[in-house]
Amino acid sequence: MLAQSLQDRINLQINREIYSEYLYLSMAAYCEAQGLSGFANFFKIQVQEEHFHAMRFFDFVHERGGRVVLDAIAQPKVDFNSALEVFELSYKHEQFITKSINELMDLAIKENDHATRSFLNWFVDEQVEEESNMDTIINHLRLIDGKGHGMLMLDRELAGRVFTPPTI
Ligand code: OFO
Repeated sequence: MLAQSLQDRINLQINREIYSEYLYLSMAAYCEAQGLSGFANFFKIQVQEEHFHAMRFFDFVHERGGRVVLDAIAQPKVDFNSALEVFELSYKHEQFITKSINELMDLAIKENDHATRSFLNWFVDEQVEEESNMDTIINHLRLIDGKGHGMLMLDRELAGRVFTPPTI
């Protein structure tokens, strides 16, 4: 059985993961509107990843005999100045999510809940990849510096991203 404090905190995390899903969908919409369908594909795949994260928490709460309580999802930002800004904000957002997962881990340690700690280890590792993905693309975008040819090449590369459900 989950402690009430952990259940409440995981419910908050579910909200944050679904917000991430919504934010990246908004970024995908912006990229589509800019004619960058490969960039949009990158974010549509990210949407699926975030949904997967949210559902892992959702299922975990039930497996532990808890109750999922859903809250409202805030409206994400809809307008951006450039693809670079989109990725800089994504990177910032992933740093926020990493901090959120770490706080959740701190609470699981405080509650001496070994099952939750073990479950959260996957997310701790996953956040390293989440931050690194965004950071790599930011570096590429800075090198390209908005030049048409480079943008088209990166757009083509990002068009190839596919969603592979992680094996846990
Ligand atoms: Fe769920 O990791 Fe991104 O936000």
